[in-house]
Amino acid sequence: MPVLPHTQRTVPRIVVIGAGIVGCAVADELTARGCTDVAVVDQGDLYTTGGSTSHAPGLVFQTNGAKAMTDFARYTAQKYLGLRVDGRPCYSPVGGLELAATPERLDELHRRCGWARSWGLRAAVVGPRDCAESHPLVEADRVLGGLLTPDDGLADALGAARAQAEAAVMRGARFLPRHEVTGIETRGDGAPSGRRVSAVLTDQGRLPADAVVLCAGMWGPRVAAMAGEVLPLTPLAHQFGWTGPTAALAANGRGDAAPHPILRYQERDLYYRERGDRVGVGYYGHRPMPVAPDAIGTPATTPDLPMPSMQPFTPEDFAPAWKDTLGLLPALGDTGIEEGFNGLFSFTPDTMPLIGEFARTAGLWSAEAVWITHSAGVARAVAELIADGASTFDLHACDINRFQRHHLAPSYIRERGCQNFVEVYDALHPQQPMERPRPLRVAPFHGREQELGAFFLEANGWERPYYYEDNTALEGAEDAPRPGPWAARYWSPAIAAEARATRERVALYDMSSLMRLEVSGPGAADYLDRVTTCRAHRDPGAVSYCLMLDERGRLLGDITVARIEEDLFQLGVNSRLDLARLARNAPSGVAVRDLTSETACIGVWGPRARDLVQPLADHDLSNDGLRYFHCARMHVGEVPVTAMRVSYVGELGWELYTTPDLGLRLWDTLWEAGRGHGLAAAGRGAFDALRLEKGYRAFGADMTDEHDPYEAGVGFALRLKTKDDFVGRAAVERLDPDAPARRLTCLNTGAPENTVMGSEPVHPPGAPTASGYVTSAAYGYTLGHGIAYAWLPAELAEPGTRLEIDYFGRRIPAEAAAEPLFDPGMERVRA
Ligand code: FAD
Ligand code: THG
Repeated sequence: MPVLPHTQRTVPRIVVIGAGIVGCAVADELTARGCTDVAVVDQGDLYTTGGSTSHAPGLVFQTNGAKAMTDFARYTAQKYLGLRVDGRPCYSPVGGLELAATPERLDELHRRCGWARSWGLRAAVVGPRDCAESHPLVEADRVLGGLLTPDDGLADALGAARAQAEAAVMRGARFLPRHEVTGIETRGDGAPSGRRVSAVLTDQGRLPADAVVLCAGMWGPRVAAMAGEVLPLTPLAHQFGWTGPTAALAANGRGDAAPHPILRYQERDLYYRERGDRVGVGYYGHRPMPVAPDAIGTPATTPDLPMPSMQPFTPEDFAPAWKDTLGLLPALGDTGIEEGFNGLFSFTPDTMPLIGEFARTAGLWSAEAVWITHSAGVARAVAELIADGASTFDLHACDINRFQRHHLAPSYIRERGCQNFVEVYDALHPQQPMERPRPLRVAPFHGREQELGAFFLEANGWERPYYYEDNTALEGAEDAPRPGPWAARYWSPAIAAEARATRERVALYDMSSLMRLEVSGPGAADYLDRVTTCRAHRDPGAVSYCLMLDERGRLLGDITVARIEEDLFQLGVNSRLDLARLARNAPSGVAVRDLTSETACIGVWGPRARDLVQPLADHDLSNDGLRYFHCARMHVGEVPVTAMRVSYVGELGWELYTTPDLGLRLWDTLWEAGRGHGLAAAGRGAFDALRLEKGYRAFGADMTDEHDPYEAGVGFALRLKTKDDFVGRAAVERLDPDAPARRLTCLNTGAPENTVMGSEPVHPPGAPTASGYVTSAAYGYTLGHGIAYAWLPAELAEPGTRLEIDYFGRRIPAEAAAEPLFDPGMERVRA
């Protein structure tokens, strides 16, 4: 969203709070985009301000499970390579080497190698000898292998901060050291809460502002609170120390030379860098040491500390680190830690940074919880959002507005921050749920699910059944095709039985976690007609599957829009971001509300769904009575429901919505009546497998705001012929529907043990580098083979094309297939 409406567009006045590496990078990226009226304020001195940047050792490991994080890192490394201070580049690509001393970690390195290649980095898993040859401290007999990433390296954090600040100053930016921000002033004309920033107050005076960017690092929560906002991060201490000289690195000399790769020893929560003949050792293995954001001082209030972000070293916490270090790198036996400290930086509830404009305070932006590694990339994303209204990075998982209400509780922020510190180097399974705090949100029929032996995973705080242990007694479980060891971590044969029950009989699905919104008021239809691709003016009872696009024609989400009454719509959406966006842009007279907690929802799907529900309902459920993609209000037994005839699993049936007080009764009514129809409860494991058989995309996984509707295979939902203007229309009209350069492609992966998990690289047989990557995967129990969806260049997307997927160092054969694989004629859903 541009900062000013076009009519007033001069250069917006922007105040950046914080002159750490993020604030300096934001100033550079903003001024480079023509936003030259920028003031950067910092309570400390330039550029050793006292923040985390002032002491950061600057290791840049780019590999990350999240593509956006690797994209940020790659941009940062490349940018800093081109920056110079005092004649020296701000980045040295010495390479990265992640070491494995156990078979489990070696597996994990293969997985990480896959991520690196999927996102376009050079990476290879190498043997012990290669590890030892690439670093003088590493001995071949202590490791099983390593992940070598030649473009990783060391950033000069303070140098990069200064170089970017100086570039910004050349374009007109001002840097104001020793200005402590004491308040953020807001005025009452922003939508929808009526707030927009107007100025930043400092101990040196007031700075008027059209936009304010929070780059205050771990002080961020305190500064955000000045505008009445919650910034969910927890500052935690992290131990770092420098050794004395070691003979093994004598060849480096006494200076700052660091010619060898940076090292990680994740099994023991350790990392290393050189500085001349000394080594810097970082440690995440100690107890979490959170600090309340309010308890962190400023340079003025912490005269006893070297800087506010450096707390005294606690050697007892570091003792295991040194022991493990000598176990891996025995050459360091001739030295020890000479100077150590407990340095503070930010951890968020889900490990991702906090980026974007606060939904309730127009003009207040966040660039928070950002490592050196991602600093320039994040800064560019924020500057693009402010200057252009959209970013070239996929930001959906980093958006400041992504959190559910319970996520913003101080106890949640602190507990998750601490846990993410503990797990920072752990080999986490993609499905591994958080352990605490749980349970948070439970469906009204949660007890019934427990009685059936539900195994719950967590989604948006909801306890969501993944499968039901009791279903291992059902048909299809005994000879269930079993995935390989990693994919089977949360697998049960019950999943196969539940998929079968859905395709052959009928199943109940807990749809609590599907986020739903209410959009109401006299202008609701016009509004939805403009911001989505649906035809909102159809008769009440109509439901459409449609898209939300940005002005560039990129996907912001695929949603369902049901017209319940003339001025009342119910939307099925993907995340809090949809709520934030729809609420923010709503014209007066249109109300947007989150209905999720006020409704309970059960999906009843399968060929016998009508036989089950019709006798209970006071509404005609035949094809004439309630057609596919239509909804109606009715009773099921005593329970008033809105029945919506849609099915993400691709079977006959309905989503049944009622109020939470009657949710249990609805479950019991259906369960009782289902006895004669072979009804089963089914979980998310079956759900995911069935939706991939049907080719239904999941926004956020299969497609994001990097993609346009045609390449994602959802161009059919644009309705260009039957609709007037809508956001993004002009941009999609410029695209050729039949010739996208890349496509979301359906792959057949064959045998069950070859079922992959997602994020793996895909390439033509024998090719050394990846052409694309997997987005979602599952075993198709109905089809009898594995399924993976992958982004691939169009020429590799042709059905029949032979491909390979890298999976834990194995090459899995896969073949592009015409989709949808299941029920292309839509006979099931229209039955
Ligand atoms: P900061 O550098 O903390 O800057 C925030 C600025 O805001 C400060 O200058 C502060 O003075 C200013 N400010 C705050 N409140 C106010 C106010 N009210 N008024 C005015 N000014 C204010 N990352 C890596 O990528 N690689 C590493 O190897 C690495 N190692 C690390 C090792 C340690 C020991 C630690 C602690 C962190 C490490 N990090 C590393 C993380 C990295 O240092 C931080 O994530 C990064 O420096 C954050 O930058 P920033 O600009 O957001 O915050
Ligand atoms: N139910 C409801 N809303 C939702 C979802 C849901 N919103 C978010 C998410 N899931 C949206 N995703 C889809 C994906 C596909 C379909 C429905 C929701 C679907 N597609 C038909 C198809 O492609 O064949 C559409 C046919 C048509 O347009 O007529 O059913 O699960 N309430």
